[in-house]
Amino acid sequence: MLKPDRIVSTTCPYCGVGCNLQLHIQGDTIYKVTTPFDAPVNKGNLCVKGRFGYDFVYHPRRVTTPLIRKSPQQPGSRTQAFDRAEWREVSWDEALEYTADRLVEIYQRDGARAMAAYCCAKATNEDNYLLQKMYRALFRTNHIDHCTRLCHAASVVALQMAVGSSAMSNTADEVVDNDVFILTGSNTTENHPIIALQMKAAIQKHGAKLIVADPRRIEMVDYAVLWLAQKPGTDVPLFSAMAHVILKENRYNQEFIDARTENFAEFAASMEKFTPEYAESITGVSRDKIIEAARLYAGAHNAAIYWSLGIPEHSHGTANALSLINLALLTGHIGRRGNGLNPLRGQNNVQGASDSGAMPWHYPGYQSVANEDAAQKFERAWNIEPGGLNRKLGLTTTEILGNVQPNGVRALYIMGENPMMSEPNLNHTRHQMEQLEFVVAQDLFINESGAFADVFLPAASWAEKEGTFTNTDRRVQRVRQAISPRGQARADWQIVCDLAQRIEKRLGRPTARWDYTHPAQVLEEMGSLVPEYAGVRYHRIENLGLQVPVLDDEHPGTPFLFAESFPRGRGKFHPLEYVPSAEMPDDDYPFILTTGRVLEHWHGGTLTRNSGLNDLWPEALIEINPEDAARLGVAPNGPVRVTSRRGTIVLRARVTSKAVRGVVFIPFFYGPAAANLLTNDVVDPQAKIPEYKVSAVRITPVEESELPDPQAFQSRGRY
Ligand SMILES: Nc1nc2c(c(=O)[nH]1)N[C@H]1C(S)=C(S)[C@@H](COP(=O)(O)OP(=O)(O)OC[C@H]3O[C@@H](n4cnc5c(=O)[nH]c(N)nc54)[C@H](O)[C@@H]3O)O[C@H]1N2
Ligand SMILES: Nc1nc2c(c(=O)[nH]1)N[C@H]1C(S)=C(S)[C@@H](COP(=O)(O)OP(=O)(O)OC[C@H]3O[C@@H](n4cnc5c(=O)[nH]c(N)nc54)[C@H](O)[C@@H]3O)O[C@H]1N2
Ligand code: SF4
Ligand SMILES: [Mo]
Repeated sequence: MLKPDRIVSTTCPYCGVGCNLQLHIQGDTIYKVTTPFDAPVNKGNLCVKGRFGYDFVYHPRRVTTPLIRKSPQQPGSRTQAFDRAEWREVSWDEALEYTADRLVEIYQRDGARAMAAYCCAKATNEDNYLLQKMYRALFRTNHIDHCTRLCHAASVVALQMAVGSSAMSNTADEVVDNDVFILTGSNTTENHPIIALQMKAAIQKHGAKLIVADPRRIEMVDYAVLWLAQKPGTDVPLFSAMAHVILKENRYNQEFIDARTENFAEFAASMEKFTPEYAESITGVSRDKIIEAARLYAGAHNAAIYWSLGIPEHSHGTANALSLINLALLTGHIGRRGNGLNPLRGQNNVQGASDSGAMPWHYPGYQSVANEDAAQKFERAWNIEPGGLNRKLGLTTTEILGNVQPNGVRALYIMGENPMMSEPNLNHTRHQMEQLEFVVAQDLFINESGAFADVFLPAASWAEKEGTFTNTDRRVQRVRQAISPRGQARADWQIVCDLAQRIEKRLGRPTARWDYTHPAQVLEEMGSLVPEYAGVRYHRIENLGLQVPVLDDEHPGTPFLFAESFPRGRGKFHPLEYVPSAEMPDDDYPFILTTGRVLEHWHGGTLTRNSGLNDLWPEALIEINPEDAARLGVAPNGPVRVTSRRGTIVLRARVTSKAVRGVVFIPFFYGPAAANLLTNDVVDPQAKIPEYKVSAVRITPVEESELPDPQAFQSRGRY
């Protein structure tokens, strides 16, 4: 057995659960990960990614020197370069001088509208705070967003509309206090595995009753008293019919409604039409199950709702989330321990990146860029002349690429995202990427998007830097440097500060502070501007994290929200209508495709396909119901072609009753058969989130020879 030279305590870089990791180091190498039984989030448990998935740090494909593209790229004919021979290794000085020159040249020619940045929910709060500060303070643009737009954007918008705060209202392990809980649109055992363990404990040790509403027969169905298998895209009628039953049977909480909500009458009137019979005809869920679910939820003493992407990722995602919020307001299942509304956030630091201002409509702490007081506050803090900051709402992730055109966005800075795998309708995304005039990629690997870049800035991984992540239940936790950065890689916050000073010099505009020596100083600056983070300081989170809001140095943090009131005052009911998904199955495209994840892989696969985890799932499979497979002549593991109105891919079939008839599932980690070539880029009008969960496809069995080379990148056009 190896003996560690040292053990470094840090936070998992994968999902929003935020498990504690103890990295065992010998020399400068991580060789093992453990976790203590008293870790407050994960209590001795880890999933396969946290336990074994750290080896991407050492992968030979990792890029650890700054690179500049050898052949100059032009808008309209920009190409991808995956091969190192297409790049020139350069010094940091050359890479940053070149980047500053090109960015400033474009800014001085075209102004703020040409400049856009993608922040990174894998990077720290400090990294994200600084990138948004650089773009706002120096380029005077709000075109700053990150993957939250592709993720829970509709949950955030709906929660802001209804209660005025968008984070999870409970601590994840409060689930053991639930008598009843609803889980919908969350494949929890694969995507929030440690929260799934807590849910199983709530059921098996504490007698909680689980209602699962999910179109796939996910593992949690085995633990449920009721499984509502709605057709994808029909959540508004499903949950509104539950509200209808609660209203009709007088099971609502009048006292709570009177004391803490508004707009009840208008809402109640709009629920009239959602009879269980009507809902059954749209959702396919029997009226009896809907009535039973309504009675269980309304009748519980403590009940909470947990959801993930099956709710927001629709062209009516905001309405979906509102249909859940309406239920909590109607029954008063909110504002107490074990009662609440819980969007399970995905990336390790998506909550934190959002809190840090990596958003087009908000400064750090959700302070509107259009609010004069907020703008003046940030002008004073960042040493900017009055009126200098841009008051116009910026473009979202999806709009940034949509606006790549001569009078629109010209330069894109991508810090740790991969739109060429994660955006919908990749053939369109590719076209837009090709039109850019200048692209910066700051990442660990040249991913499908970085391959479009002019300059590549090698970032240090989470194990090589200091900082903080904020997990799904709002817990700000430490990330600690365990090993030295590989090669010349540098922490994101250091790269941004170095670059910002070079840009500032060119613009001749002295602004904000960029000379930090440690990220603790960055968090302190953020805390002075964001009341919820005012009391979060490094010395206070040495051992345990703190749950924001933490209002001052003495404040103990906030395990659950809304005990006294909602941030917007009263909770607001919203009347709802059923709007079908944008694309419904028809004779040409008879199947509904829904997309998502598997336990062993991460999103577009940049980290996990460069890890030993890849051996567990070396290629993506399409899940198809046995009856559908038999009808189409698809053999188990047989190759099929899947085609939508936007693209086509070939992959093997997994014939399984996890898939219900008529609905197929493809995970999106696999470049050679990228699911997002098929998906629909229609968005929810309020939240701008794409409809990843419903598109119509056709499936045909094909020959083995049509399968793509597993080593190919989708981006090389082998589809
Ligand atoms: N292993 C792993 N874990 C991850 C990630 C990863 O890439 N890999 N990513 C992280 C991120 S960023 C996120 S946001 C989370 C996402 O976590 P999840 O949302 O659990 O992830 P998905 O795989 O997209 O699963 C969506 C679920 O919604 C269901 N669904 C599909 N259509 C509908 C519908 O119309 N209505 C309802 N109610 N449900 C529907 C699907 O059957 C599925 O169970 O996972 C995080 N955790
Ligand atoms: N079809 C379909 N598409 C989807 C979804 C879906 O359900 N279905 N879900 C959507 C959702 S919820 C999300 S969150 C998005 C995710 O979309 P993305 O954020 O684009 O996906 P990731 O693969 O997580 O990209 C993270 C990148 O950050 C890099 N990285 C890791 N750590 C660091 C670091 O410390 N610094 C820097 N600079 N880089 C780092 C990784 O190498 C990787 O290239 O995908 C969306 N796309
Ligand atoms: S559950 Fe999430 S945070 Fe915990 S080990 Fe797995 S990936 Fe990491
Ligand atoms: Mo996400």
